[in-house]
Amino acid sequence: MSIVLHHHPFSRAAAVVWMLEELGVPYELRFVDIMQGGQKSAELLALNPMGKLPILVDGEAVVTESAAIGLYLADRYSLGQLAPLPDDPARATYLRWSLFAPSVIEPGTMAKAAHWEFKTSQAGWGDHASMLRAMESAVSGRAFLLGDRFSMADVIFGGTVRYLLRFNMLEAKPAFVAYGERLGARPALQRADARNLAVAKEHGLGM
Ligand SMILES: N[C@@H](CCC(=O)N[C@@H](CS)C(=O)NCC(=O)O)C(=O)O
Repeated sequence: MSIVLHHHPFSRAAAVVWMLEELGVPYELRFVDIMQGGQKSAELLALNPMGKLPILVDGEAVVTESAAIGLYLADRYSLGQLAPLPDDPARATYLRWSLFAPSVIEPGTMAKAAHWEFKTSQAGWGDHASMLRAMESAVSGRAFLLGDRFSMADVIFGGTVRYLLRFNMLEAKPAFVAYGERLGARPALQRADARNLAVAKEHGLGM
């Protein structure tokens, strides 16, 4: 088995398990005790100098940053299916929302929660109301970001939406709730949830 995911079930690595389950490729989970600082070990710092999870190792390839891991995996193992081909116009929408999650939604949500002061014209994530409008436009009137077609962008963007809804960090607008429920019905997400739960139980972690 060549794919190794350095993982903790209470980290963004949990969403990478969903990515891997969608692809149906074999993989191994290596538990990292983030509460004890395992992510700062010399071995893992050599893989990710940020000292953070997730870290995916696929043979000679090392990928960090959840969105990059999703894009890498889909290109590598599902090009033309979970990742639109480079000459498919759907690739534009696919990349757009995949990158919107870490570059706009994550900092935008943090900025609001922590009451950061900043000029919206200078911050790449802009203002919160515009962010919400953009997110709503992405998921309204269609099943998935690319229409009827599910893609890795839904794991990246949709995983963020589901996480924020779960922790009341995103207004539960009907479009977000319905989208989150459509994603929750996916067998791969249910398998991933079960696997993450099993790891949590194995390590005595409450979920
Ligand atoms: N931008 C990174 C964020 C990674 C991140 O913040 N990981 C957290 C867990 S979700 C972590 O490892 N925290 C432990 C630490 O910073 O020491 C990504 O999307 O993968």
